[in-house]
Amino acid sequence: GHRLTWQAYHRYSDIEGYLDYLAQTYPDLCTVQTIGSSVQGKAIRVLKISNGNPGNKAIWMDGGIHAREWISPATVTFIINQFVSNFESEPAAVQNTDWYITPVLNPDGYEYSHTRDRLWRKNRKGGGQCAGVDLNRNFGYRWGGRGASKNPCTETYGGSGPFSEPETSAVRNFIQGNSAANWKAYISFHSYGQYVLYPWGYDRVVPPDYKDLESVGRKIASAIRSVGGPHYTVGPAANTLYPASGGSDDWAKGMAKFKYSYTIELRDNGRYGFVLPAAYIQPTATEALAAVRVVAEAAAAA
Ligand code: 0X9
Ligand code: ZN
Repeated sequence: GHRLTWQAYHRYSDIEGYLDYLAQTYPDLCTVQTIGSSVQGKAIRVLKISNGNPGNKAIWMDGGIHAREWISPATVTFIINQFVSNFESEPAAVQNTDWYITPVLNPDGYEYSHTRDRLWRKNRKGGGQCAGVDLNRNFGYRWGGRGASKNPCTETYGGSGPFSEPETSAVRNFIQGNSAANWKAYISFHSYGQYVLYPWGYDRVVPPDYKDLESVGRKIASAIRSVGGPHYTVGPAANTLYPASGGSDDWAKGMAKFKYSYTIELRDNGRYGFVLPAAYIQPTATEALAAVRVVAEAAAAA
């Protein structure tokens, strides 16, 4: 294992090597596990960061659901690095959380976006012209509704059924199988557009406790501003962006019963879009770190 820089985007094997390095270097704080395999057989890895306190709440965080959104894995690894290498300086809510973090949920797509097609979005199920399932249409809450396609040749193909893909079913199996964890918050990092989105995404409706989600969402956006970040728009996903069913956020809230569930669309606002220069990793990840600390605070109180 080895360290990473946050001055360049890294390949999947380097990110895996970094997780192994952390588990070796900080064995009292970090453990790595493989929760499944991608379509092409790559290991899907989760890093657990925990001080072992029995009263801890649990937070799930993922990146790289969409292959081309490279700022997402870079941000997630930056947050990991901050938590682990500066653990004692983190707020109590961060220290007293069991963190389960997968930086790249779609490793096949991520590698494909490095080697073949920079703007690839989906996983690599199948082949030819119509390869790939949109993993953020494949989660099993209101699967197959608005904003998801039945046509494999489209960018928003939801797959043959809910959780048809090994990448999404690995998340479901891990979370549902880990009932000892006191799950409170689920955060998915995507790009781009600078949004803090909460359920529902499947349609223009909101959950009964949407006021709690909105109020923590606003705290996230203001924490981002106070570390010098840009404006992030807060709101329910379908109303704020567009209706899209089968997202990880909706499943987390609707079926896995996480109180707080957010999709954070990182920078930028469209100037570079998915092809955000690496010089923006550090500022973007710094504001995302502020966001995650707010969620930890909310989870601690939930
Ligand atoms: O469309 C998506 O999956 C997300 N936007 S992206 O540009 N990163 O592809 C937004 C997902 C919001 N959540 C739901 N619709 N459930
Ligand atoms: Zn995305």
